[in-house]
Amino acid sequence: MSQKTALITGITGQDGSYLSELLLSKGYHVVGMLRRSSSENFERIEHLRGKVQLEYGDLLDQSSLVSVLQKVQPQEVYNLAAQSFVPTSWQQPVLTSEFTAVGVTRILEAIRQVNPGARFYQASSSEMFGKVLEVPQSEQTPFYPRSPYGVAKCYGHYMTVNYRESYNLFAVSGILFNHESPRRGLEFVTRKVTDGVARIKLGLAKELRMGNLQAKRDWGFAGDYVKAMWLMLQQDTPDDFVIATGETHSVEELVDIAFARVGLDWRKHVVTDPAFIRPAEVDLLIGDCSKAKNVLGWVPEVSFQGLVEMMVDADVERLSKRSSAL
Ligand code: NAP
Ligand code: G4F
Repeated sequence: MSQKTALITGITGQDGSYLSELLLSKGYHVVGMLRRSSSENFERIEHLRGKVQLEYGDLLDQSSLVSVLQKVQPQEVYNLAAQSFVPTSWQQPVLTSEFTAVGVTRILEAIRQVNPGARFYQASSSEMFGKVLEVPQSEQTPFYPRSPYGVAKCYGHYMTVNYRESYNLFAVSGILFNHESPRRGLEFVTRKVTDGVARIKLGLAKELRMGNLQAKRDWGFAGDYVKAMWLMLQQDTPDDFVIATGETHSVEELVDIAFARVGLDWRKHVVTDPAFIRPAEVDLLIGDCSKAKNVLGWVPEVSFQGLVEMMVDADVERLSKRSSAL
């Protein structure tokens, strides 16, 4: 069989880097779309240089999407690009909507015009469940988004379903719950905690300023979750799936495990700071991924404790190397 080509928007992000590795291991020709920046932002894909093709394009620019699709002619398109940090979506609601909501229509429209045979994956989010109407949340649970980001993701989700039903595109929406890794952005709570713990352990900081410690999330490992994205595009018929671990933990539990990993008591270092409290909170997320287990044969492999410890260890190692190089 001839080599398949996959186009990944958001290749410089956490999921883009893990998905690239997965697709390369399966023999794909991987093309990553990235936006122009005055300085390179290739940290997460540095090790993949020379193995992936990079093309400039921006979710804000329709013609750039059409050009990339015409040039690359992918069989699979993974739309991972987005403004993905929830607090920023209150500060920049219009820009978040342009990227995270309308950007989905731009790419779907480009696919419809240029290569309607391509299979399309949309990175939807458990943030769409927001103020949850059901516990646990499944594909049948109604949405109640609590942030401009969550609202934008609902738009992208429904646009994906609409293009599937209107134009018969193979377009699927993966409703992924929080997934983390040592490559997670430093502003997200898991990485903020593991980086903070490493700094305190190494004497580079004394305290960690946090927001709501009672919020609960269903956290998994990003390396597991990109496998589900790929599986969704290998099915006979396009469909939407919840991807989650089925466990929920509070931010306080996260903090406790992370500090304990380096032999510290979090109560001596964590300070609650109202600056990190959100205008509207998502209090509890826990996913029911039975459909993914039954249809895709997907199961998460990394436990919550294993994930937090992996991230703490990686941050301690990274910061130790940096300190010893000074
Ligand atoms: P991430 O690390 O924040 O990566 C986002 C990517 O989008 C980056 O490569 C970024 O490029 C790119 N991007 C942003 N605006 C763009 C634009 N206008 N044009 C082109 N590229 C643009 O996010 P992630 O954690 O990998 O998540 C991947 C996707 O899954 C996102 O859509 C996110 O909303 C969604 N999601 C994530 C989770 C999770 O827990 N991680 C859960 C559910 C859904 P730069 O490097 O140039 O900034
Ligand atoms: O790590 P977070 O910023 O992730 P959040 O808001 O759940 O969103 C992430 O997961 C979504 C999937 O559900 C993705 F769609 C989205 O792109 C992103 O990847 O915050 C998690 C929880 C929140 O309840 C927040 O209030 O942690 C709480 N929290 C407490 N203190 C904090 C902090 N969050 C951050 N970022 N920083 C804090 O100091």
